[in-house]
Amino acid sequence: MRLSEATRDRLSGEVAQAGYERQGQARGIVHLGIGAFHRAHQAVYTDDAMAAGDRDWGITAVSLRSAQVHDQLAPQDGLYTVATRDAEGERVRLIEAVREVLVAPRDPMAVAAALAAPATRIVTLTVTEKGYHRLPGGGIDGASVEAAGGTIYHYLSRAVRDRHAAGAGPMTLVSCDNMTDNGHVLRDGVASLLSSEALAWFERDWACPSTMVDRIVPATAPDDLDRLEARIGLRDAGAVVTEPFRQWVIEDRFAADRPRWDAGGAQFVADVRPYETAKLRMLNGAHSALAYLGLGAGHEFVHQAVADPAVRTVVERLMRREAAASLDPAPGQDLDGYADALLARFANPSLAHRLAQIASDGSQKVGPRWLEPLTINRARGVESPATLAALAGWLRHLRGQAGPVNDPMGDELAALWRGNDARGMVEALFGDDGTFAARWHADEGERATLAALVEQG
Ligand code: CS2
Repeated sequence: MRLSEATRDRLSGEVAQAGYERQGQARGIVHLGIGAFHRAHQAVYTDDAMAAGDRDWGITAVSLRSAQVHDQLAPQDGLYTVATRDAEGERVRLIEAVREVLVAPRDPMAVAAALAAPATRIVTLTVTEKGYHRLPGGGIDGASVEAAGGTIYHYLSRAVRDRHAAGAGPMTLVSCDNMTDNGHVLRDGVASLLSSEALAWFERDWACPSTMVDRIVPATAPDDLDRLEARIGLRDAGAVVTEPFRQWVIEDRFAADRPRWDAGGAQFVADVRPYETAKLRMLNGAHSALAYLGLGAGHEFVHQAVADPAVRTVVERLMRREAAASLDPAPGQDLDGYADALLARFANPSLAHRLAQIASDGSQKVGPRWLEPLTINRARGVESPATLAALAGWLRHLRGQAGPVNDPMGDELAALWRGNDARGMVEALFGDDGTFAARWHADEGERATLAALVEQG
């Protein structure tokens, strides 16, 4: 029997339930890009806020591409469970914050209506890096936005125009994707599709705070669903499995009111940058290194790669010596302690986090994770052999050495590999006029080292 409002009282007593009054609450949030991450992160914080007595922050969630999450959650009235697992065991909790799932390509007018509704004050986004249509060197790729149609920028710029015309209030747009200054990226992209009065209003009254989001959420596997069904007593097609840890640091700049996300432990701060860059370069930077070096060494999961001494040595150096040296920590920010905590999280044996999942979309990820710190460290006189080794792992991955390549630039990068040896590939990407040179323009010594590392692997 499937989980839903009608069946929820049959859930096993082990499942934690906030039990706040759900039906009478207005929907204050539209979320763009509902995947496992949103269900295990922002939706949980919103559930915490409403469990603490905050009201009217129900979520209308939007899938920008497929109907998969809609088909999981619609028959369940938006209800699903989050299972947190580590070596000590598993806890399961019911999440009630998501009220409806819209499929944008099927029902674009419903998405526009939700974004224009006066009760909506906040839009959160988890659309992954590629959902922002950025050029490899940074900046919005206007041609790609136009060609794609139906992007976040189309929906959000329309929302600005609709709300301007209707006299509805301004909103706060909260990017929750892994990019440096994610709020600015989003603001620039939305502004690029606006003009005249709507643009002036957007720039004056709307807010696009930057945020750092963190929780490791592997794609849910079919046997997770079977196991959970046996445990909780109902079939939950929308369940997510994650780690106990979660963190959300949000720049405290809102256009109107905001949910009490701090009831769930979110931090509202004046400047997220020290947290955002530390997380991108240390956690995500290590993750990508584990992915390419781990896949190259024949591993399947993060916990296996981090237990391999040859991979771990590189990843520890990358985090503790190289990523850390590129940062400007806030007072009291303990980067070595952060690295210890990250290694313990990566070692979580009960998560089954696939390296292939992290290895996808490398062209969108290497900039903030590795290329920006490489540029900073060169200026600071810090050598970065571990970061270069990781980058070499990515280039080998792109040559198809460790399984299929899943990347929006995959064809382009594979074509480059067909026409070049390692040295030529390094030139094409990071040399003069290289595709990624605006993020990291390698000097002569770095190019030679990187090419040699690619050949050695
Ligand atoms: C991972 C992230 O897939 C990836 O690229 O590095 O999804 C990572 O698990 C999260 O950012 C953790 O907060």
